[in-house]
Amino acid sequence: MLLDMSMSKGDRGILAALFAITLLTSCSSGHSARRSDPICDASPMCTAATAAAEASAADVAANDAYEAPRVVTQSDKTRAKFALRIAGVESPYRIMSAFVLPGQTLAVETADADAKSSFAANASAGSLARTGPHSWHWTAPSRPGSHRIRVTDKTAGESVEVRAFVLQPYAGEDSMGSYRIGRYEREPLKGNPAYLPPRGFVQVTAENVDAQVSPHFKLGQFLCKQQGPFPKYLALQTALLVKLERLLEEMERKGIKADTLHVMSGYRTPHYNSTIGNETSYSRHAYGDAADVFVDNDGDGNMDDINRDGRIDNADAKILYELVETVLEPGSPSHMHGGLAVYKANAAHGPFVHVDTRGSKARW
Ligand SMILES: [Ca+2]
Ligand SMILES: [Ca+2]
Ligand SMILES: [Zn+2]
Repeated sequence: MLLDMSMSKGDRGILAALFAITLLTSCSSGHSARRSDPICDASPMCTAATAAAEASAADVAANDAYEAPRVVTQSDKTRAKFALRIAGVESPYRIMSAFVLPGQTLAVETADADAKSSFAANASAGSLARTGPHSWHWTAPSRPGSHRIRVTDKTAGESVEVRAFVLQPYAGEDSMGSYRIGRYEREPLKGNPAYLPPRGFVQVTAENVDAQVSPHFKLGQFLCKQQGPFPKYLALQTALLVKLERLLEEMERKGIKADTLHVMSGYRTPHYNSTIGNETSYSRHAYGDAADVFVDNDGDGNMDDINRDGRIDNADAKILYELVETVLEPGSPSHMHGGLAVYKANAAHGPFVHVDTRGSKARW
């Protein structure tokens, strides 16, 4: 709903909570509950109710007479009161992942933090050096694995966790152990460094396959569909996780609730990509910043009827497409930009959207 963004700022909590209660009540009584009305935000009734709610909430807040119970929205649970910039990628979430080579240094700093707050950070391994009041350099251990970096706003008493995956280095081999990778294109597409082969992969095992990589996604959701025993390997990028989390927030604002998205295809090895008929390895899926997704709350492996018109078709995928467009506010950093496309249902799959963070806009 409209106030998720303002609530996440944390400084207008009570006002926003009052606003939320009134807004929810208005939408529910006005024309049924949020779930059954995906376009609640756009309706004139709700807009009028919003204005009225805002005015009455302001009055109550000014009188300081009543403290409303706080409405917990998904964004409250997933967003922290401060954002982190992790290797240049800004994440407002309580948990986010970073991917680094052994011994590589990762820059972590707070973004949009309250200037009066004082911060502390610690890491479960590797070495952490403070580079400023709001910034740190974490140097990864020399061996692959996963570790936790925790940044705490001591003033607000709130922490954000970075899951730091130390990658298994990759130098173009056809396989990692028994796991077939295949061959990356030697020359990046049009000289664009986003198409250089990955320099390392996350090793995925039975132990970490269900590890949370962001509030609504687990590591294993991004694994290639290629068969084979553990360990498996994948490439994944922080910006993709941030973009998918933003999509879930935009969905919630439109009344489409979901605990996660079904990732039909995340990472694809060049080997797998060729077996499904793709002639080049320049697919963004091979670089870990693409996902083919749909909403599947009923768990049947197909897109849900999210616009509730009784059909599952392109129109449902188009809703996700439009919401991904709204994720990119003017001035969004280039690493949030990327490809976006609706794919029609065919014999093999239902409708879905492809989302990637290649760094420049692409539509097809
Ligand atoms: Ca479904
Ligand atoms: Ca539909
Ligand atoms: Zn795709």
